[in-house]
This record gives sequence, C-alpha cells and structure tokens, in this order.
Amino acid sequence: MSEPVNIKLDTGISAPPSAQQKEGDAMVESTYRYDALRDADVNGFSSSRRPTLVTLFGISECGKTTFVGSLFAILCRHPQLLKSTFIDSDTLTGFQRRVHTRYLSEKGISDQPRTQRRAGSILNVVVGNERGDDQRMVIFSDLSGELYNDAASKDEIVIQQTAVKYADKLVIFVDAEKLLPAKNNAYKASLQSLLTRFEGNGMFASNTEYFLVFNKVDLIENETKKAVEGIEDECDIQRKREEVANLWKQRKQSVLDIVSPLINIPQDNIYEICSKGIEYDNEDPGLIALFNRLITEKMPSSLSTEYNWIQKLVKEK
Ligand SMILES: Nc1nc2c(ncn2[C@@H]2O[C@H](COP(=O)(O)OP(=O)(O)OP(=O)(O)O)[C@@H](O)[C@H]2O)c(=O)[nH]1
Ligand SMILES: [Mg+2]
Repeated sequence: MSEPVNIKLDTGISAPPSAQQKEGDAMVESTYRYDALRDADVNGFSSSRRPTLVTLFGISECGKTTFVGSLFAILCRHPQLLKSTFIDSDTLTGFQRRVHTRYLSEKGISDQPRTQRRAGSILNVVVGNERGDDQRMVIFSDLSGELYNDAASKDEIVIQQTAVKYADKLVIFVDAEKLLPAKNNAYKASLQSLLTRFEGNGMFASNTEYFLVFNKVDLIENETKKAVEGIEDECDIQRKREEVANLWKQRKQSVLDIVSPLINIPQDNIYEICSKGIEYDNEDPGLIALFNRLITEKMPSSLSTEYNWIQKLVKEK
C-alpha cells in the first residue's frame, strides 16, 4: 500500500492580487496562483514523507530553467521514460511558464528570459511509480543565475542560499557554450570563485549528493559539423573529429581540476546533457538518465530531529 501524499499550501503570496490594490503599489513578483514559490514558502508544503530537495546550481544562462522545464514536460508527456507517474504540483504555473518560454526560445520566437533575482525559485512535483503508488514529493530550487553571479564575490549572498546548504541533491551546471571558445579563462575563474566561496562558507554539506553537469553539449556536435564542412577525405574528416573531441576532453578536464579539490563528485554523477533534448521519442539519453537519478533514486529516509527550513515543513504537518 502506498503512503498517502497530502499537499496543502496556503502561503498567501500565491493568491491573486487584490481588487483594491492601488495603482502604484509595489507589485509582488510571482503572484499568480501556482507560480514558483520562495524558499520561506516551502514550509507550507505538507507531505507524509520528507520531500527530496534538488537544487540547480550555476551562474546565469547555464540552462537551469530549461532543465527543470524539460523535466516537467517529460513527466507529463512521456513519463514511461522516468518510470514515474505525475500526480500533482503546487507550482503548475511556474512549470508551465518554464516549458512555454523554452518552447518559444526553441522556435526562435523569443529568448528564454533570465530568471529574475527576486522571482520565486521553488517548484514541486509529487510523483508515483508506474502504477501511481509509492508517492513522493520532489522540490526543485531554480534560483536566478544572477544571484549565483553575485555570490561569486559576496559572502553575505552565499550564506543566504539555504537551498544549497540543505539540498539532498545539488546539480552543478557547467555551460559548454562558455567553455568552447579558446578564451574561456574568465568563465572558469568565475566558476572557481563561486565554488570556493560556497565551500569556504560551509555551504556544501557532507550528506548532499553532488552532480556535475556539462550542459548544451549539442553545441559540441555543431562544432564538429562546422569543423568538417567542406572536407572530402574520410581520413581528414576523422582527424578533425578527433581534434574537436580531444579539445572538448581537455576543456572538461580543466573544469574537473577546479571542482575536484572542492567537492567530491563520483564519476557516475558526471553527465553531459542537452537540456533542450526532449523531442518525443528522440529524447537526449543523458538528460533522461539524469532525470531518473534525480527523481527516483535514494529518496530521503526518516526525519532527523534537527530543525531546518526544509525539515520544518514536515514537522508542522
Ligand atoms: N544549445 C543549447 N541551448 C540551451 C540548452 N539549455 C539551455 N539553452 C539556452 O541557454 C539559454 C539560457 O537558458 P536558461 O534555462 O534560461 O538558463 P538559466 O540557467 O535558467 O539562466 P538564469 O535564469 O539567468 O540563471 C537559453 O537561451 C536556452 O534556450 C542546451 O542544452 N543547448
Ligand atoms: Mg533561470
């Protein structure tokens, strides 16, 4: 018999703006019902089992929002790939907005707007196994990358990021687009400052499971195609392909050299993905494998008595 999951949410902030709201009143961002929530609102979720907190970590434009939008899209339209059933969410609008903007950006109609610093970042889903049993809640933190950019140089921003400290699974995004150019030192330096500052402030907890994700690897394939354009000889094509592949290997290694001294990431937790790779029946295998790891594996066990923002939500039940 599956455990019941009961979501109750009454945070006030997700209510529609009041009719009496005077013109000129400061509009609170994310006021749509079911929009993404803020860290503090997570205490409004109620579940019979401690939810899993998955935190997406990375500087602007690395693809965090696209990633979580794609996860939701797959859960709704091809859930067999995740051996899961979508049961419910308190943040449907937050997800739909991400799926929609991803779609527009794919069609070239508009670029995915950057997640605003003050916008809600918390999304949740309740999923069950293929029969809908064994239900559990997964909470995602999709913070604005600008906050992470700021955090690279400011301790006070770092220590506010409770979703990093209490993450069950922390997914560190590396942007292949920024690594590809020969001049990528500034990008690597910002990644290093960011990680060093979080580590220095004790924000990388030892019971968190860490993932390192090289996103936008479709661009490496594009790079290869460009490199072999106009070359006829098969051997020359092969040589060029190997050249691009070796260069990419070196670039990845240079990131691992930055990350490894700061965080222990098992080899199995390093992924190369295309966050946009959700074409039906042609989904990116790396992306699907990672989604499976994030929503199905190693669900938290019983609660510790220690208080923190994510555990409080269950205590209040
Ligand atoms: N080619 C390619 N582009 C991608 C991929 N994932 C995301 N993008 C693009 O990268 C840009 C930034 O993506 P977002 O998902 O908004 O990135 P983000 O990390 O949420 O950015 P912030 O909200 O600023 O932190 C958008 O134009 C996306 O379409 C990918 O796998 N491949
Ligand atoms: Mg975003």
